[in-house]
Amino acid sequence: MAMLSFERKYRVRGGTLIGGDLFDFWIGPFWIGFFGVTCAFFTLVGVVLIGMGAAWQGTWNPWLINIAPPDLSYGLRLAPMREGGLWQAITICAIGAFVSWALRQAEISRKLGMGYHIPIAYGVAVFAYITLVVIRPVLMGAWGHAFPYGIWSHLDWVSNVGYQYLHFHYNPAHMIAVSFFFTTVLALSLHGALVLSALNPPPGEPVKTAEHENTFFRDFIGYSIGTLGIHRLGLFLALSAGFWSAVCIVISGPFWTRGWPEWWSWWLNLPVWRG
Ligand code: UQ2
Repeated sequence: MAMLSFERKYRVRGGTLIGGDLFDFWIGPFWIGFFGVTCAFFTLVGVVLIGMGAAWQGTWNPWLINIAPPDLSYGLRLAPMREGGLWQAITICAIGAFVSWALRQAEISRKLGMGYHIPIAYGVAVFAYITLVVIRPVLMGAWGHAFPYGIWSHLDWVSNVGYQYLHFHYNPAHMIAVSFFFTTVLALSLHGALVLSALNPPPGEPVKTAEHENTFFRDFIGYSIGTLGIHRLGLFLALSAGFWSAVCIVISGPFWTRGWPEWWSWWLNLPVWRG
């Protein structure tokens, strides 16, 4: 693995959050760290448990493997392993691995003297997952409200929960989340296309710079957000998409139990329509 010129300066001890120098070393290109060890542990145990679930279910078809949460009747208690306990154990492993991964990102950021943008961004995705499998089930009083682990089965869950609220696209937070997802895609397509167009001039010509990128958008729409700005905008759009996704599902059940179309009756009931 090639060593970049600055790595000799930055591949140094320190920056750890826990354990001091204990796991502060590299294997090949990979830094280990305390949370590298805990992440590997939770991942390994979790994957073995998923394999156990597949064996119990009697399929190795990756599309059809399904590990379901406990029945609603178990409430927020621990369930027997074959009755959803396996799902609970896998959830603990998943959260353990995800949180370890975020803290590993934080430690590496500290080592390099960078900001915490990466662990915070990743943390929003983890927050959305934890909203689905912990926060909402706890608010509703049963682990059975969480989604099953399976490629096909989790899609069925999304469809069923959507229809439970009649028409999920009438959920205002869902509208905001979808708008952020679409705008994220628009921004990334603009950015990716702009960078590639600047870096791939006709044969024989030198690559173009940020000045050309700015000038393209100024000529085209009279405004350029800039090379740093587009990344700030992209981060904001992507994190907002994840955040409002978590909001739209956590209010479905704990806050609103009827169909989402009915929520809009506040509009029809505005005093301004009276008379
Ligand atoms: C830009 C710029 C970039 C870019 C892009 C723009 C030089 C390399 C894509 C243009 C982006 C604009 C005008 C914002 C669009 C707004 C939304 C909500 C999609 O100016 O600077 O840097 O990649």
